Amino acid sequence: MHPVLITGTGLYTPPHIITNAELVTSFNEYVQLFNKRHKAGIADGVITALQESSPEFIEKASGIKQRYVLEKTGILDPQRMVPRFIERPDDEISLEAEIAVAACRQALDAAHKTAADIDGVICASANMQRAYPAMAIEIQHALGIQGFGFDMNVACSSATFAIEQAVNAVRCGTARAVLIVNPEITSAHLEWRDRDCHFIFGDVATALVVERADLASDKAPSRWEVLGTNLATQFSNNIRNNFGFMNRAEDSDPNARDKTFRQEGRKVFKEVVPLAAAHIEGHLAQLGLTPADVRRYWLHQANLGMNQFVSRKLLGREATADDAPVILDEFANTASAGSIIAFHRHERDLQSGQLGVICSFGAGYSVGSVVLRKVSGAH
Ligand code: CO8
Repeated sequence: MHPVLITGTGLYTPPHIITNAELVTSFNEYVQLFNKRHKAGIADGVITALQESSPEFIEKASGIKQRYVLEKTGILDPQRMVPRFIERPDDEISLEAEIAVAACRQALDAAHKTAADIDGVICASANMQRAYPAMAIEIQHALGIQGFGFDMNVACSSATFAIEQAVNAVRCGTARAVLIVNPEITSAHLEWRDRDCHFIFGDVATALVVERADLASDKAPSRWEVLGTNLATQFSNNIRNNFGFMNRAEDSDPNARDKTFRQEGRKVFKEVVPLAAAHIEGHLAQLGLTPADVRRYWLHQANLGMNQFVSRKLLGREATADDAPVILDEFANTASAGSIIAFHRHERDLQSGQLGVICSFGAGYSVGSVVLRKVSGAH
């Protein structure tokens, strides 16, 4: 069994920002248009009038101030409320693979690795652009990597679940190094016309290199030993998206509300917080550790209040941004990529021997934790 390290990370940030104020201005215009168009139905009680959103509510309820998106004119057009992407021919790289490749190149550079050093690519994301061929194989091809590629989806926990698969492959010797990538084009499966969730998500892509410790480059500025991974799932309908290949056979409306992200946000908040805190505590105990031994928590970035609750349960006090860094104010919820962005942005300052935990939680329900110890100098 080989010791395993995470030796490089990458982050692709989309070119466009939508602030809460911009988002709400266009959403409220949509609400006014809708209510005007359905005036008679609303008066007759057949249609429910839509209510306006507010930047104050969004920031207070979630901690989100803005989000990055790949395309914003379509989202902000009150007549459209969905990004405007151009369909690409089969012989051109797909958009999801393109942003994934950008994040992968950064992770490879950080780890001082080339395509020849990698034996596998796992594309782990809450939504794949198409059914097949696997996104991972297209990404593998674009990067010139030999070996294997496969896709996997455990919604917001996709990245941590992929880390376990990569770590196991490297530990057992079936791969020298595995590249994990999390391209999240959440803007295309978010219902921008629903005020309960229109502010929640943003687009991004993250990547990680997981490799055998004895093959890792001393030049990689950050190397983290994976002490353990722990995954858990528990079925819930509280976060759900029914879009899928059965839709046309069922003669269902592909644009119906249930074919994009929807959730019972309050229930999710209440149920997932204790699940995540107990999961992390249990995982640390398995390794003979306690929450106080951990220098930093890189938590899933869905909601600021949620993260404050999880950290308070673990630490028995209010967590600082140094204990559990926050990136959702800038990026919003980026599904599987959130905890990896937090890790990417906030790990360099930690010292050799210090411990950290990456933890994701979300739809499924699903929770995944990865306990890491910083390594430095020659191995
Ligand atoms: N503006 C103004 N008022 C609003 C708005 C708004 N935009 N939205 C709701 N309100 C109103 C409500 O109608 C309600 O009014 P009333 O009291 O009269 O009924 C009041 O404000 C309070 O509403 P809520 O109870 O819903 O507000 P909360 O304080 O609970 O905040 C949140 C809502 C922010 C959604 C919160 O519940 C939350 O963050 N919950 C956890 C969510 C979470 O972590 N979800 C995980 C999802 S991510 C995941 O697993 C990946 C899925 C795959 C990715 C999909 C990408 C598209």
